[in-house]
Amino acid sequence: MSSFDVEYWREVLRGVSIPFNHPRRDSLLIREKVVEGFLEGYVVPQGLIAHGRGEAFDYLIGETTIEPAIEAMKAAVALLLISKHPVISVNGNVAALVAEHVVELAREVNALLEVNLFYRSKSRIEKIRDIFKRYGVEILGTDEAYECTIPELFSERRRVDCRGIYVADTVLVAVEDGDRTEALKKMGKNVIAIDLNPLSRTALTADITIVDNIVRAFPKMVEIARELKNKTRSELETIVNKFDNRSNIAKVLEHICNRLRDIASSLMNKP
Ligand code: PTJ
Repeated sequence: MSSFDVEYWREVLRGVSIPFNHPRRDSLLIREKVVEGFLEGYVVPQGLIAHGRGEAFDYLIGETTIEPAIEAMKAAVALLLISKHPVISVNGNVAALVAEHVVELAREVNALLEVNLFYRSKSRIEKIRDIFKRYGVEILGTDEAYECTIPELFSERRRVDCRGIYVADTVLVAVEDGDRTEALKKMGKNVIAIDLNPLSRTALTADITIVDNIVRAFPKMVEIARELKNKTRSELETIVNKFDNRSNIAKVLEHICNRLRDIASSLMNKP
């Protein structure tokens, strides 16, 4: 079997440009970034599939940031700001789509960044490290000398940085499989998840679930962090304590149901 021909695919893609008036231009341009990450070798093929699943949920939500997501973002940013040792975990898809905004958010809330991969390889870790270096940040999770293990987790995600996720009080994960959130919860950590699927195990297990596309969520959280930074600790604690994740997810599901019901009735009423 011949090996995957990156140059062949680059050539194919170079020949196709997305028209400016294409109704789904924005979505297609986001896809290009994930595909580029794949051709560069740091997004895994499974990351392309995961992105497609995210797109499907985004379609149902209406490809917009809805009110429950804003509420969850405020609680998440408040929690990051009051945490002693917050860490933002990054993987291939996150690096491909929002590296710059992740760096901005980390700066605003004083969080560390750590690479943590399901399909872990040295070369992927180095490529992701280099992406963040371009934004002036040294990420954790790249040096085996500082490797600690998350108990009860059997995937490669169990390997974390002793200075980062291992000792973190709050961990933000995005575009993530379900096991790690459960394991991090068992370790007593606060988990914030960004996941377009409100029904995923990650979404249902996290303390704060932001059901939104990471391409909208991270820039919005940077804005929110700039506003909330001026609040007192007790004001931030009140925001966190008032937040109820299960009812927030229920509001997301209601939004999807109402939206689909409205679309169905408008289709039925059309001649
Ligand atoms: O880079 P690695 O090796 O760590 O691998 C990462 C993947 C994404 C392959 C791995 O974590 C995985 O398999 O994830 P899952 O189980 O497919 O879950 C990904 C979740 O993220 C799904 O619930 C998707 O709906 C959601 N998702 C996908 N794209 C986005 C998203 N959520 C927010 N924004 C997106 N752009």
